[in-house]
Amino acid sequence: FPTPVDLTALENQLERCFNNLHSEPFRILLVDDDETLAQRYQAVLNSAAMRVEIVSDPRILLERMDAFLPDVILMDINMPNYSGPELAQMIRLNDSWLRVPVVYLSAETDATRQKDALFKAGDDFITKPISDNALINAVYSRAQRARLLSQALARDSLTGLLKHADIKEQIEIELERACRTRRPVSIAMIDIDHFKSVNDQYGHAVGDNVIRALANLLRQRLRKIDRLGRYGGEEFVAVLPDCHAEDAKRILDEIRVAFNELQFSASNGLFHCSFSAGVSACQAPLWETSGQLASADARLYLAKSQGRNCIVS
Ligand code: GH3
Ligand code: MG
Ligand code: MG
Ligand code: MG
Repeated sequence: FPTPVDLTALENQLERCFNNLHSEPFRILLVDDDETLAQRYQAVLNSAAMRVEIVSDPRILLERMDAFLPDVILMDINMPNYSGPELAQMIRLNDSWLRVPVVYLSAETDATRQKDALFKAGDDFITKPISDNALINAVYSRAQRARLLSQALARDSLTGLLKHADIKEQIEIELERACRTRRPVSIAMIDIDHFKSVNDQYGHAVGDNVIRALANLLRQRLRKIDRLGRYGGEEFVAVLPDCHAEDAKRILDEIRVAFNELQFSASNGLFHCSFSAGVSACQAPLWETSGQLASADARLYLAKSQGRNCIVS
């Protein structure tokens, strides 16, 4: 039977997701040969807290894209020397820009020519003239969706958590911040116990369910400011800012109990799983940020040797 939706957990997840989404203003690249008009649109979008860069010479378009990293490209159709659809095709040749929508912003109302432009390349059409509010809404919503998509693509596909390199970067960032503000920060290294035998006994697909379940549990139980990544196959790293070792240990222990209570089902039986974790913290009076991850890892190893299904800090 489907399990009922936990609305609070869902809201927390959405809030976390949308907070990150809006932490930086949306970046809009506006390609138009008419600089006066482009500047007017720029002012309108600026008024809704979007950053706008104008490219009036298409020859420098790709260079600008690399520097500006737009969320959305607004493309004029008729420009001297170049056409919008040709530029859109050029953009589409580049894999790293696949996630960025190319939206025509054009006075072209002829349905056939709109169709030709869209079928050549490009994703969407906004017709001019357009009211300020309608322009803001049309661009903001597309930028929001594009950034959501690109963030999702950047995450680990099985769990939706940060990938190895990104969680490592977050560790650096949080340790630096903690050192500056003299606040504690805890790092937890989490590893599912005897996971190889889960795969062997119940199959790889069921193993994947276990990994996803632990990811969801961690995501639900940790705070919004905590950073969470899939460090490797069945290994996770959590960074808990403003959290002393004993608090981190207590939280992790609650999660450990909850995880151990989950029942998994496979075609050949029901089973339970456990994880072990090592927690290391830097906090006053001893400020030592280097080797934090290594020491969490060493404590994880200790937890394993102490019989697993436990947290060592
Ligand atoms: P320990 O309690 O000491 O951690 O034992 P373990 O069996 O969990 O440790 P080990 O590191 O030997 O095995 C981890 C296994 O996880 C091996 C690998 O096949 C499996 N694994 C890694 N990534 C994935 C994945 O994405 N999905 C599944 N189903 N299994 C994975
Ligand atoms: Mg024009
Ligand atoms: Mg492991
Ligand atoms: Mg393991």
